This record gives sequence, C-alpha cells and structure tokens, in this order.
Amino acid sequence: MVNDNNSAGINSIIRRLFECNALKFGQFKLKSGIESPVYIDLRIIISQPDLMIDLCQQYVPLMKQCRFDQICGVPYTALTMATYLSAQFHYPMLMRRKEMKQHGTKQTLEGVFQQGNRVLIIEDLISSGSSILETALALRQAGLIVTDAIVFIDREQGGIQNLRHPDIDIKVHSCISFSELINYLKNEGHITDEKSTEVLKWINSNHCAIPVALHNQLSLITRPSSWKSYEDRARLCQNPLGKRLFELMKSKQSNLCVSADLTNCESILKLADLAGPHIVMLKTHVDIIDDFSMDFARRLRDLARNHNFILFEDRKFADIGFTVQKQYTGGLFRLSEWTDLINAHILPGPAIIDALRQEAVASSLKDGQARGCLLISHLSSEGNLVPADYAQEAYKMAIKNPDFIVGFISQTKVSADPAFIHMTPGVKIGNEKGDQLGQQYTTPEDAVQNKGADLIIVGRGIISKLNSSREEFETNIILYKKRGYDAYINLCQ
Ligand code: S5P
Repeated sequence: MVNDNNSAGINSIIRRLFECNALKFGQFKLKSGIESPVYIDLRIIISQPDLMIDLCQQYVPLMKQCRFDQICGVPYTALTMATYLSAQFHYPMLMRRKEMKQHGTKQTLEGVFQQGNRVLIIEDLISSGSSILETALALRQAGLIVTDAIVFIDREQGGIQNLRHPDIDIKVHSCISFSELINYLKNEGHITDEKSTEVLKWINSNHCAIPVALHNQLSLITRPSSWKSYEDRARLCQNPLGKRLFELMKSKQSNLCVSADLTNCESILKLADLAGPHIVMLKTHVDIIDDFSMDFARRLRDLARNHNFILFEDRKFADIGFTVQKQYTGGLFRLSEWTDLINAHILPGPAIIDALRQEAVASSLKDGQARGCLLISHLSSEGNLVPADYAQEAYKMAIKNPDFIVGFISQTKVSADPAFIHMTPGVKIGNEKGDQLGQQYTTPEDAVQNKGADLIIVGRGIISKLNSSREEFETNIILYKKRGYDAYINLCQ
C-alpha cells in the first residue's frame, strides 16, 4: 500500500517505469494464452541501476514488519532485487535454482541455511501467486519456514487471497496495488480515463487461480504449527514441560489458563479448586498476595497435582543473570521450588535464559518435576513500547534454547515451529474492548484464529465470578474453555 511517507518516492518510480516501457498498454498475449490490455515487465530495471535501487528501497519498510532469518528472491527477476537487498542491508540470502542441477550436488537451493530458519520471499509482482508458491514449496521441502512474501506490485488478480489458503498460509505484502498504479498514471496524464477504466475492468474480471498441478504438490510441504494435533506437537517438544502441556490440552480438551490475579491465599485456593477440572494452567502474580506463605504454595501445588494443571508464575523476569537467579530461587516466594513455568523478557540479553535455566535444572534434579520458561514477545496493553523486532529476537533466542523455552507470551504468531506454544492474554467474552488502564481485550476466537494463540489466558473474565454461585462460576468457565478449544479444533480441521 502507498503511504504518505513514501508515496512521493513510489510515484516517481511508477513514472520512470512507464517511461522505460516496463509498463505497457496495448494488446498482449499472456503465457496463459489470454489477451491482456496491459503488460508489466520489471525485468528491464536491471538495465537502470538507479531505478533498481529506488524500487528495492520500497521493500525495506515492509521487510521491517516481517520476521525472517534469510531472504530468497523468486527466480529470475526478483533474484537481482534480493541480491541488492541482501548486500545493502546485510540480510543473508538463499538462491533457488529454477532448473534442477544435472551434475554435482543436484541441490535446488544455494547458500547456507539450517532447518527451521525463516525465509522471506522477495518477488517483483503477484498475479495468481504461483511463482511465490513454487519457491515456497522448494524452501519448505528443505525444512525452512515461509510465512511472508513481499512484492512490488499486486496485480489484484487474487494472488494474495490464493496464498492465504490455509494449506499455504503465506502473507503477501505489496508496495503498491495495481489500481493505485493505474490511478497515478491516469492522474498524471500518462494514460487516458478510458484506458484506465478498460484496464481496471479487465483486471477485475480476470482473477487467476493456482494451477491444480501445483496445488496437488501442497501435501509435500510442512504445514504451519496450527495444523498439527496436540499429540504431534507433544512428540516434537524437546522440553518435558511443553510435552506435558500439549498432552494435558489433549486429555482435558482445554486450552485455557486462568490468571489468578487475587490478593489473598484462600481465594486463590478456592479458584484453583473450582477451576481445576477445566484448565490446563493456573497463572499467579505472587507479589500481589497479601498473606503469601510457603504453606499456601504447598497447598496450591497439591491442588495442581490433584486437578492436573501447570503452575505458571507470571514474574516477567527482566534483570541481569545474577539478580534473576536470586529472584527465582530466593526471597519470600522461592518460586523455583513450587512453580512449573515462569516467563522472562529478552531485554537483558541471552544470559537471562542461561541464568534461569541453571536454577530450573537444579530444582528439577531435587524434585523430579520438569520446569520451563516462556519468552515475552508482545504485550497486550495499549501504547506499549515493545519494538517491532522484539518478537523476532525472542524467536531467535527460543530456537537456541528449545530444552528450556516452552514458547511465547504473544499477540501474534512468533514461530511456525509446532514445538513452541503461543499463549495470549487479554481475552474476554463480551463487548468490553479493554479496561480503564490500557488492557486491550479480544475474544477467544480472535485470539486463536487471528492472533495465533494455542492457549488463552483469562483473568477477570473468570475470577469476577468467583463469588457468584458455583453453578454460575462453572457455566462461565466452561464457556471460556469450550470457545477457546473449539476455535483451536476448527483451525485444525
Ligand atoms: O501482554 C500481557 C502479558 C500478560 S502476562 N498482557 C497481560 O494482560 N498479561 C497478564 O494477563 C496480566 O498481567 C494479567 O495477569 C492477565 C490478564 O488479566 P485480565 O484480567 O485482563 O484477563
């Protein structure tokens, strides 16, 4: 999409593309045999280095919105663009061969990569989406994760929607749409009103589908995590706590975590007992409890064992390694002794994970219980200052520590790796969009289907009913459980 900041730049690029005949109007026979009143050929920009540079610069703001480790251009036109972007901005590149090499290694991908790396596809324009899909197939078959692609022009012939198909699930970002391009050329007097109407009409009535043969190859590719069952995902977890969580979700048919944001021990124990059969996790903020004692911690742990749920202390560690070790093991709360799961910010750097892991391992050795940690990749509060690349950095740290990092506290999908769990707070049924202090709410369905949540975290939506009748409390919590779980199951089908 054109935005105010770069529209001047993009308008000059369109004018120059028109002047150098990269945008042609007339009657053209396309590869498919169809007659088209417009022909776009961005290949010729390799002969116009200044135009090439300016055009590639348009990709940069969109790249900043995507999470990736490497880029790959769709051969051949976008290969040159990807090469420029890689060299200029230091993004490691991969090259996909269009034809299989007949000698030597016979590989179709050139460059260094590791399975699980995220690759951003760079393409010049999209019509049906087939070219992007072919490249995505090759990358996914090699164990790489592809979730996003960037094109310069969206021809608005259905390609973006085609690639949103659940079997494909690639989000395509475009610098400019075809109608914006045509409107600019018309407004600047490069084409007549009649031509513009004719071309836009042609585009609207010529949507393209992905060829069936290509569609049939889809079963070869790795599907994103949401299609894997809980059992499959449990098998993929290296961390025993993550494994246990997926198994619990399956056996309790629940992806609900209740946030026990209450200030006295008895009410938290009452909540744990009432909610226990319906949840897979109970989350605490122990520093808001007035009468905390280790006896309370022991009783809560007994309830967690009896009802089979995980205890998560939402401590959001964010200090140097030396300090977080003491915060985790010591003080009044001695969290490492009784909690299964904790969470941390990545701001202090990777040592925070090493520090917490050391203590978690020591505690597990004592009591035989698995422990894990979540990384915070997003916050739900309005106006939060979490930077756009925070999630990508969290992901990079997570993949280096799969034995300890169970997943993310997120607001969008951070990783397509099915072993990582995404837990999303800020969930409430009803019309409330938020509270008076910046919290922003969404529904269980939106959290699961649009925000990538595997598990929903609900606080006030559930604890507000703690002092109602038991029946009312149960009806409400069962509603949350059912809506969260059904949303997940619908996504898997
Ligand atoms: O981004 C976040 C992260 C967390 S862990 N937003 C959140 O709201 N949380 C926590 O989730 C928050 O600290 C609180 O304990 C819970 C949400 O509670 P609710 O009452 O608004 O559902």
